[in-house]
Amino acid sequence: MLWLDAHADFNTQAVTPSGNLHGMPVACLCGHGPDGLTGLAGQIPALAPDWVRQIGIRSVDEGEKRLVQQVGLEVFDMRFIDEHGMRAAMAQALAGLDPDTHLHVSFDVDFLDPDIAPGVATTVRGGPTYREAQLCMEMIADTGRLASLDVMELNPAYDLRNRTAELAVDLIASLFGKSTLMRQTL
Ligand SMILES: [Mn+2]
Repeated sequence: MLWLDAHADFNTQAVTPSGNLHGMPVACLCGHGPDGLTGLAGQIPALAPDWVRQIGIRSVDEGEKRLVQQVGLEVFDMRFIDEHGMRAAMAQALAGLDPDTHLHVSFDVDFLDPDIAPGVATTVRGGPTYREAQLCMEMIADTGRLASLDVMELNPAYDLRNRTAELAVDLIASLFGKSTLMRQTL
């Protein structure tokens, strides 16, 4: 599972400062949280933490940080992307996919920089640019392993003339393999 988000969403009811359930889904998937949520998949954990890669993270709460560290979640945060570039981050995040891999992408629109994507409730400065986001989506498409997608947090009430929604559609088209040129994939 590739988790594209400004937030790690790895809070639990024990450490959350806000009480927001929408800050807890990755922790629940990895088996941390109330039984009613961690058991939804019929097995706990639903996902082993080493099946998860997070991209674009730049807002993590204190207790959440410790938990992320404890389970050894692989996080390509904005510091990593600044230092090594989106290409290196995605190459590393996508390494080791085999023909049997079901790749799920969770695309929280607040992953994107709020300058280009203002239509979300929880904006965090310093996210990927338009080009970085396109490259991210294209590199996922190139793997040929994308099997499912969820899109989160887009909120028309905060959007400006629908630009965030249109951007999301544009990026999802790239994720589904739309490209500028015919390209040989190796
Ligand atoms: Mn988020």
